[in-house]
Amino acid sequence: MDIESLQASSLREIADAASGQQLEDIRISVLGRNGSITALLKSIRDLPKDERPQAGARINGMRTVIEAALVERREALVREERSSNLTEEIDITLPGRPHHRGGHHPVSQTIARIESIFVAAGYRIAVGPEIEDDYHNFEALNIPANHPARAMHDTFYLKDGSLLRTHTSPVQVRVMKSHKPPLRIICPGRVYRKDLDRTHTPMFHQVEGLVVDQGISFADLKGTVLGFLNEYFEREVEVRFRPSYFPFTEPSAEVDIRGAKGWSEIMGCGMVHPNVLRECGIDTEKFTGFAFGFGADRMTMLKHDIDDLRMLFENDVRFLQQLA
Ligand code: 2NM
Repeated sequence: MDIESLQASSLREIADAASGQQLEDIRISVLGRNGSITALLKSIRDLPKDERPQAGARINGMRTVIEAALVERREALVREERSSNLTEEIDITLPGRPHHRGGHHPVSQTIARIESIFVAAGYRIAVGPEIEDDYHNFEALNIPANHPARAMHDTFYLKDGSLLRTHTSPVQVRVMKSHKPPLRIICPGRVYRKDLDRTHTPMFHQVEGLVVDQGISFADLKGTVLGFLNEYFEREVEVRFRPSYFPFTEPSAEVDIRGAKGWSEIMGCGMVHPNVLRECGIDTEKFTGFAFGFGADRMTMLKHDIDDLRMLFENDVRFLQQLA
């Protein structure tokens, strides 16, 4: 067969090839070791000497043309296959599917607001482990073994004797032990008590505050608590301090706030017991301190007039959306 007709028929076959396999078969039969181009090159030997270079050049030129045609047809086949897979018709003028915007949980918002109020007043935020030991959760806080206050706490114990902290006070113990006064800190975090009823969940969120400095008095405590509550509730709140008892403070008080439905208990507080300060290495001749603590979940309920604690734990998106 002459070069021109071989090239023409090869190009036609390539154009008609319907699959990658057919193209490969064509490539082998034309360009392969036993292919027609190889045969043509071998036949150059039979030509007169002066015609050989020209014949070689034409055959090589044909090889180049066929190789290019193979590449082009292969790419075209890939494109055809891709577009034939796009059977779905997309109407790009349709409106998009709506996205729901996420938000922070109401209790997280409460904690963030409380933190910013205290940070603005010069406090630092401190955090610590939720799995604690008896020493930091009780012993160092003037709650020795068999102290009746331990029963109040309904502690979850782990097999190895460690426990889930019942309050964030152990964080304050750790800070007093590792830092010298003056100290101004708040400690937000999860705490755990074996408690479950209409107003209690086994895990809740606490925020505790601690100030230790020279000349700190109960008047500083009252002013701090009142100032904080005014900021948090965004109004001039009416409060009352009732005498109370905590092992780690003396004197101790509970704070009530007056709302639409009368007085509600909102936090506990007191002057840090000298036993606690001493245990944490603070000189009680030089320093005094106050501390306070409250539930962030309860704070959230009071702020938004939520009367069922379960609303904060069921994660019903319709409810959460209202406060997002
Ligand atoms: C409360 C009420 C009263 C308190 C005491 C301390 C510490 F570590 F300084 F001793 N931290 N938090 C405290 C005092 C917490 O929560 C109802």
